[in-house]
Amino acid sequence: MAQSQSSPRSSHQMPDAFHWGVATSSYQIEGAVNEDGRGASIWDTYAHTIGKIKNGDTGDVADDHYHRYADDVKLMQSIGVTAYRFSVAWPRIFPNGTGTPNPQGLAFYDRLVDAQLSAGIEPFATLYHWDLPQALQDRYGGWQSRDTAKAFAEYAGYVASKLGDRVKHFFTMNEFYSFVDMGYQGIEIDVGAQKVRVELAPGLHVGPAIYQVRHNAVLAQGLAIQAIRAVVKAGTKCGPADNINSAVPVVNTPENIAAAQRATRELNAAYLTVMLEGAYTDAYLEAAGQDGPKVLDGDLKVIGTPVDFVGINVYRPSVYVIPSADAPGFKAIPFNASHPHMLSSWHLLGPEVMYWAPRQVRSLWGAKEIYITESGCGASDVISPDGRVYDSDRIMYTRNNLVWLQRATAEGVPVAGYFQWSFMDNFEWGDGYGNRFGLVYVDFSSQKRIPKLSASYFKAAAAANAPV
Ligand code: GBH
Repeated sequence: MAQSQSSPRSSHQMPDAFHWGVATSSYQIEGAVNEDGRGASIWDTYAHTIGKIKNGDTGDVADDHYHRYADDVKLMQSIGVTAYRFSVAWPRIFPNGTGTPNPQGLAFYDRLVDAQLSAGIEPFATLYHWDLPQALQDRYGGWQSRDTAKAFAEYAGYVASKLGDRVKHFFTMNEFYSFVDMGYQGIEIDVGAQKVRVELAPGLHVGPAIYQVRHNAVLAQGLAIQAIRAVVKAGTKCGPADNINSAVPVVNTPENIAAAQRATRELNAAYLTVMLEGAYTDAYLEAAGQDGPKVLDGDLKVIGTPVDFVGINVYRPSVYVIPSADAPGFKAIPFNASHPHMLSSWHLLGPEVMYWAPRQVRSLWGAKEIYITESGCGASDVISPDGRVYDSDRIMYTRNNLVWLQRATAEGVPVAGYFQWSFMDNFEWGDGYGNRFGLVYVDFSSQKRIPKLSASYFKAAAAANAPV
């Protein structure tokens, strides 16, 4: 980049060919839930269940992106985006989960990919961002069954065979913990003095069977990687996009750094660790006891199928840790009551996680290519009298993250791209439309898009290939 050579910030740049991306997911933006042969997903069912979503919101219309995708892609281009991570809605491709594919569903993603390519935007496709075909929930109990894992691999292979001539990066599944633990068990989070239960579709409470659901999900990812590889040309890459639990050393000495690394390995035992090591950790199996997953011959080999890259969603430090003489060799310290957070109460601030998370992915598992598949924050965005949206907190959050991410790349951690969550405000799951994460503001009554000040920030950073 010519501009960078004279820039005083040139030593703070991201590596060459770094992808400056934005991310979205199908159910959160597409709408058009009954069009062109789309089948129902568990999110249609869940969102239409009274009391599940704030204000009774649903994704029926969402951002109407299904009809507005061409303008949305142009808007991305205008804010300097060079890569777009979107997700494919499984029930558009296989309305019944399995069986005969629906050509009209695939045609939408054909158009979407072509629009990106003509705008000079590199497409990154996620195959599963939580919208499981309802038919598979009904037939198999969703991820409670290995049959869903097999169905996922068939679907993944089919999509890769159709889009793989143009899409060079496929993410299998987004955030295992979210769709498994929050979907099949629900979790409790601290909100001030009290705990609040949060869950995602299908909103089940399976008890100790959760270990098996987790196992089926990582099995699905391994089977999918194999299915994708079987149909794509050389050079097409695939891997997961997981919400890593990164333990951050609170004091940066070698002992603290080692303790944090041990903690990160254990905190991801159910997902990243087993996928990247092909084995459950001893501590995980011990904790599970009799409830542990039923592991069939060959499962761990499938689960450990090598991936081309590791995608990680990084929003906050999972915990801060210090060393401990007792097994497992680390101690998680509580967040001080005054620890600052972004708008969402779960969203504790700690931008240094953007350095530690990818560094740990490399040091623990030897990853050769890493993507930050999501990072971003909700904010109290409003249109000010001059018609603009001044999201100063989102810019502060993003800049600090990018500064720490650049430090990682400068030390040789192979991060090849960053995707802001999200391109535009959208259906924020249980929070409905009330929690805005976009670089672009959306007026959901008129579908008008207004780039926020953070979109200008993103554009400037992408142009400089550096945090600005
Ligand atoms: C992402 O998950 C999703 O991939 C995306 O679809 C969503 O719109 C976006 O975040 C914004 O929420 O265990 O205390 O962290 C973000 C990570 C993980 C955040 C689970 C909420 C639950 C509370 N999410 N977490 S906590």
